[in-house]
Amino acid sequence: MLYPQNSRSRLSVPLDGIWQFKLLDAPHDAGQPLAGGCLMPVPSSYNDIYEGREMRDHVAQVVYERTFFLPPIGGDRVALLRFDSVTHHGEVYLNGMPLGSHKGGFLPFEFDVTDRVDREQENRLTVVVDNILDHTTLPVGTVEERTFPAIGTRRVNLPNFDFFNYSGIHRPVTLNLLPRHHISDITFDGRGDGSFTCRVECGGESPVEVSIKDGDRILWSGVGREHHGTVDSIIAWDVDEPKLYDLEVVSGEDSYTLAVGFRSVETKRDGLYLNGRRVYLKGFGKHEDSPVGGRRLDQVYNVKDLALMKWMGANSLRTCHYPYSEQFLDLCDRMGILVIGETSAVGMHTTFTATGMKIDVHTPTWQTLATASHHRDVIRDMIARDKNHPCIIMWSIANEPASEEAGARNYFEPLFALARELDPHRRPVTFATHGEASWDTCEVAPLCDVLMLNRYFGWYHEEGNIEVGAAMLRQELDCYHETYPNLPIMLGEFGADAVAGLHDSTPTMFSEEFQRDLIAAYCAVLDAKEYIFGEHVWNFADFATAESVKRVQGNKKGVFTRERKPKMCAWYLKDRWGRENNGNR
Ligand code: GCB
Repeated sequence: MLYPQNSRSRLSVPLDGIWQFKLLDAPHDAGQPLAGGCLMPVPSSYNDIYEGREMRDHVAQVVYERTFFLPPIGGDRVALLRFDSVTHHGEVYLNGMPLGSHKGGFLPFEFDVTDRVDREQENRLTVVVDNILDHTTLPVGTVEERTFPAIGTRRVNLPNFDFFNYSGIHRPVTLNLLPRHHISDITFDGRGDGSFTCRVECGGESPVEVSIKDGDRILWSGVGREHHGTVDSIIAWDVDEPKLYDLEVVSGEDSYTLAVGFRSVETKRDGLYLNGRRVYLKGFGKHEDSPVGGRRLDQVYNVKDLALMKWMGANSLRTCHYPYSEQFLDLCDRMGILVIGETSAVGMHTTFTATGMKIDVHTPTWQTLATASHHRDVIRDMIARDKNHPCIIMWSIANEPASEEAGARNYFEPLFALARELDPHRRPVTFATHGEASWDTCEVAPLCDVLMLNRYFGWYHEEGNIEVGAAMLRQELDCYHETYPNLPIMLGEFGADAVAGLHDSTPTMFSEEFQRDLIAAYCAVLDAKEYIFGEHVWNFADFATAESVKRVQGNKKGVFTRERKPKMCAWYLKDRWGRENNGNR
């Protein structure tokens, strides 16, 4: 699905702004204009906008509504209504009539409203959003009936993951007017040597003209829907010089320009290669998370975060634990940051919860979850959306599933195959393993192109003991390497909570010194291992989570605070990553 753009043939009308909003405790009748409620900014999470638990902790449906006029432009056009993300389930109505629904909170969907939109009168757009997560959704949650003394039975929804279940219309909504016969998709795969393949999907019979341009200079052009070619003397896209070219496609009345890069990604026994050069990943696991707006698209935070990463000498990140906005990936393309694109498959275990919340019923994960078909949809839609981004170097198809439980391999094997089949560049496919899945128990590791381990020795295991934690890490890595000598390994997560401003001369847990020392001890272990190809610290910044005794107003493993102020370990990492030759061992 191509991102909307304005061009000489296309008009993209933003429907962002202030919408009418209401929490629902009964099914909504979209036949009537929404009465009552309050004003809500779009895009935004609704949770932190008004005070009180009713809004912050609301579990179930809410409704958003606004009106719009169809812009008076002529021609034979289709009107597509696009939602970049509605978290987690959206049901859309136009003038009281249902348009359809979408499951999954982090990927776009659209409806053709050409024959539904009123051309003369104001149109009423209604979106019913549901944030319930259960054993069929990604992320996974648990819905339970619980009885509380003197209160009675309540339905509770426990997130099975360690980030706040921010909800609402999180990314832009647009009305897009395109020529009836339009370019509907482009698949471009440019390699570091200048060779490329390009496929265009387009309505109508008009010839499809494709050109690759650098500014005004045409470097290559051809006519047709399928192309294989080579552009001489290109500059390969890289972290230090993220060179982009314009791929211009013209067909009949329509035209679309896509920013593309040429770069090759491959893995070998000793690591990850970008354009034939070994690259060591230095960076972070992140979240889309900022004060007030929650998980909304926030380009101020996005640019700031990438600028901070560049300032530190980081070169990469993982989109934990869901596909990030397209605008964010565009920034990574333009600023030269390597991205591991992750699906929203997080919380895939039924025997424990990420924040230590109680689960009453323990059943084997792979006999309990019913996520497989949705997981396939998420992989398909994520790769369809993100395949053209040069910044994406790898796919992570899940975070910390119960890969040590019987049935994990059967569940994941078709999903790995699907990701490989769909990606035109055949980027490496992996997933993040948790500490319970070790070299001798993990059923999914053999399916991976590279291994990505999340480890918290010295924090969740052997709490407070950095020396033992580092020793445990060393052993775990060596055992994994002996078991899988052909698969390079990276640490996908490691770190410790530090409450900014908490200090100690003998570093103890939660102090800034402890966080720095634990990270430094892990780095020393990594430096001694040739087969390690990357280190992603958890987390870039402090972020909101569900409440639990383990969380002091959120997860404090950020190297930066939630307001993006550096903690002590930021200076350690800046020094480490900024050093000449570090990271290109
Ligand atoms: C993990 C999870 C991440 C958590 C982190 C933590 O393993 O992947 O979502 O936030 O640990 O801090 O506990």
